[in-house]
Amino acid sequence: MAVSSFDKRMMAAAIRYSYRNLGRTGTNPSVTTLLVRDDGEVPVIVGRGITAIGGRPHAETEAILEAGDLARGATAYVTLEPCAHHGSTPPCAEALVRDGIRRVVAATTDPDGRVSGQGYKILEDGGIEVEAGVLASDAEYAMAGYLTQRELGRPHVTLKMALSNDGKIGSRGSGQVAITGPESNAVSHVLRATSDVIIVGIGTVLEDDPSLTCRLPGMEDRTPARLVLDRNLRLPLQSALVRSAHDHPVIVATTRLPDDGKYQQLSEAGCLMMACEESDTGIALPELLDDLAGRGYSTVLVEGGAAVARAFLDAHLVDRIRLYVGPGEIGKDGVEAPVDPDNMPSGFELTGTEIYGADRRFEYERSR
Ligand code: AOF
Ligand code: ZN
Repeated sequence: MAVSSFDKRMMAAAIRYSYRNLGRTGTNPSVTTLLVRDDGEVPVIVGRGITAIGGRPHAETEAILEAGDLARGATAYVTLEPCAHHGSTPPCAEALVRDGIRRVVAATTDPDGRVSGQGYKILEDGGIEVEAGVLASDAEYAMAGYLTQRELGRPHVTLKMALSNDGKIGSRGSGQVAITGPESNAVSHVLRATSDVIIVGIGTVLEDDPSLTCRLPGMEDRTPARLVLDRNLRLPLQSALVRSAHDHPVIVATTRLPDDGKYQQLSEAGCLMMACEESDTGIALPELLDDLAGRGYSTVLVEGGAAVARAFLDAHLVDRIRLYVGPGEIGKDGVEAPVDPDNMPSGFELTGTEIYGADRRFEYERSR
């Protein structure tokens, strides 16, 4: 049976649903399974599963649990190839066979060496019809953290910046300046909620005293870890970040050693201290990302300021760029943005534009 427009609609719904646990499944991707029965009248979703918070159980078994006996004969829409390995849970591909799923429509193949292709093989050997690659690029977009981690061995990095209409990211010495409106700000908070860790430079912290929390009503608990690049430990103990270190993790990336008095004070205030290597321009970023990968972080959001953005770009460590351009101008006292829509570094392609209130958003992806 060929892939129908209904199959694509169901897959699009599955991918949308997978965003619900993005940033909450550790090193596991947030995957969705929808089980759909068509007994001749109208198709009905009889089971929905999403990778559980923390990464287990997997999506397939959650969906089967919800569907119960109705799983038999259903079509499973899965955003990732069902697993084939005995890990913390038995193979999902075997569960789909055992519970009588008739057909599996999948988006992306799992690059995990224990699965890749083996999941599909178990399904086919078990008599299930398999359609792979349906809306694959949409699922890959959602799962970019997991895929980058598997393919490049480092977290996926998104650079987010708000620019005035004259290409400035702030005004020197005047703290936080409102550049974008409430709609863009809400969308930026969703980005925070779905990331594992936010990175800012110490300059931004000293200038703006940001809290970097997710402040969407009902989603406050989805604040990611907040990391400050702070070679010389200038982070004030009274900063909003340090004061909230017991509520949401604050990581201080530094080249200073534990015998430093400030190191001890920050640690006692609840910050997680991260020993870093030094490069010519500051903290060595490839090693920092390696370390974050080792701690199970798959998605990094770089929020500022200009020097940090430039350092990530120069090191070719940015995968996705989101620029929000507000309608106002800052003028000659403004801090020049390292990139703007008319001046993008090579190797990035525009993948989408959106309008949020009076602002425009541009999104770019590193060409593969
Ligand atoms: C699925 N469904 O919902 C997810 C999958 O440590 P484990 O045993 O949980 O295995 C982790 C691997 O499982 C991960 O690398 C990826 O290959 C797969 N994730 N597979 O069938 C799911 N999240
Ligand atoms: Zn599985």
